[in-house]
Amino acid sequence: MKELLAKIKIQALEEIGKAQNQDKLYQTQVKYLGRKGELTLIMHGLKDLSPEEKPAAGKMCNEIKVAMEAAFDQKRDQLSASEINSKLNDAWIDVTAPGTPYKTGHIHPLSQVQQEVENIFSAMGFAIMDGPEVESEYFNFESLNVPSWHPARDMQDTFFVNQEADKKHGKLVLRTQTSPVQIRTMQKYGAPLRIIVPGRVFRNEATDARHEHTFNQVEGLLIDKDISLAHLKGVMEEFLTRLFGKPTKIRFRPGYFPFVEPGLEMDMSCLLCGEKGCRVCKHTGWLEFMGAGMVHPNVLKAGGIDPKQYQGWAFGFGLTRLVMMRYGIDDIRLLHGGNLRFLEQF
Ligand code: FA5
Repeated sequence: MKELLAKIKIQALEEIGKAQNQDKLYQTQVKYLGRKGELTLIMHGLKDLSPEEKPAAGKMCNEIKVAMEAAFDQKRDQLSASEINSKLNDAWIDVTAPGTPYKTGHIHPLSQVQQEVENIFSAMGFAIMDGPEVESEYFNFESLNVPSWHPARDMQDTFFVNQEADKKHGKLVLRTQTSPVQIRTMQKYGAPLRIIVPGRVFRNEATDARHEHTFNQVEGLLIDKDISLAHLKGVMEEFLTRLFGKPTKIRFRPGYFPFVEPGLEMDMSCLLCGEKGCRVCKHTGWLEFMGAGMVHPNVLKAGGIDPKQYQGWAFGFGLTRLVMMRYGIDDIRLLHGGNLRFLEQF
């Protein structure tokens, strides 16, 4: 019995040592310690031994069982550690490889230039104002000295919303210009005033390289005592010179807008050719820039300001066209086209 047990022990420990994986190890465990395992069967047979043999054989069986179990545990831990290692080796990571860069967005060129415009005017003491894009006919036209019968209503093709604003203010429209914010601000804050209004406007127009149905304007309004067009000239020359980073000249021509009197168009010197004449300025040395003029007394009255005490000027330019000039973009439709290959250049 003693030799048999010693032999089983040596054999079992050898097989445990040789097991290559958990499956083999499990099979070896079943072979010796399972319900019908070799050691288990011997232990079941102990009851048939003589009383003299029984204690020593029982003790030896227990010692061998404990030794085998310890060997199984140790081998199991060893195998699982090496399995983890080999898995890690298969999933090898090169920590020195360059990472995949995240795509971050950036500010749209229209917003970039709008921020610059706001900064320059803020530095000159102008407040930045905002107003509704869905406007009433009253604020978009009537209060700006354009009654419903006035032919000037046809100057801006309007998108109408099929709903009344209220009895007093007429139908709702998508605002065709940022000028209604002039009236809203006068009514709210009174005189004196110094504001600019950057914002989106809408016109029912066929689109081409220079026209969009949705574009951005910047309105300007200055109301105070003893204000003249000389102030407008000074402010605009300073603004354009700061924006383009080189001395820029302006000139006035007569123009017509019902909400200003006198009305004028303002041109800026062509920065591409330095006034020598090129294709962009149609060989004149000047570029059309904006409409402007002295605020009409009827507009001041609609804003609740006494035209005998205060006067001022207003202007409105296309921010979209300014962006095109700034970056040499020759088709306005690219700006809202959503083409990332185009936008990522700015
Ligand atoms: C006006 O909208 C007046 N409210 C400007 C004004 C304000 C005059 C205050 C006097 C006092 P006008 O319709 O010309 O004016 O438009 C102003 C600018 O918007 C134009 O010079 C042009 O740069 C731009 N613009 C007009 N229509 C379009 C269009 N369809 N697409 C892109 N830009 C446009």
